[in-house]
Amino acid sequence: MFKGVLFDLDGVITDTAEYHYQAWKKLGEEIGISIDRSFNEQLKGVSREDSLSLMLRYGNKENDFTAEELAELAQRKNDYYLEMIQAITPKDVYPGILELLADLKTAKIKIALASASKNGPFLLQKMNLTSYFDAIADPEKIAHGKPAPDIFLLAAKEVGLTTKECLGIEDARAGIQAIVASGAQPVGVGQKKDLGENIPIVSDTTELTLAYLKEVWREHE
Ligand code: UVW
Repeated sequence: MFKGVLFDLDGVITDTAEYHYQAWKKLGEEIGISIDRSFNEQLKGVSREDSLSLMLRYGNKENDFTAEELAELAQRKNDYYLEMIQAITPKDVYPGILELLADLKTAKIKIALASASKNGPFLLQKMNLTSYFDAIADPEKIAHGKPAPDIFLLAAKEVGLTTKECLGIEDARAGIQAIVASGAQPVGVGQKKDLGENIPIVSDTTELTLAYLKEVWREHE
């Protein structure tokens, strides 16, 4: 049996993926880059700084800003995002997630957050979920963001496990790649066309039950 579950946050626990998109879109409009949802798939799960680089490259503006201006742009996007997430409450937790967290706790399976977001601890607090988490991997402590495995390796370590003993849950392609590279067993939330054909995928978080995760693990063993 698996001993830990490593959770992404944005798009898995709540709908903040949408707010990230809206905040990047707003910033993009201000600097003359128009992004759409299809491009946004590339930003999902990716750190703030890496997302900014990807957006500037997409708009052919990667050489237009000084380091200081880049820091200001990243800050501005985060300010827009922070404004949007102030109103988040426990009602915003995706269906099925609270039940899953409670069942994992009862089964004494470790729970860790493996999000690239520096806003993770704030969001867990807003949703009253902090007490379910045995660890929150700090994205400031890792050398490489998703798709590199670092954040999942750190999350497993923080709960005293190896990634081989864990499942990882993700809604983004970069996140799935990171889980696979870390050695944990991936579970995707979303669609095969975005996440890949050969991993277990649920289309909805209500399908993320402890029984389902056990079934995924049995097939993986
Ligand atoms: C991400 O966008 C992943 O991170 P942050 O919330 O830190 O900007």
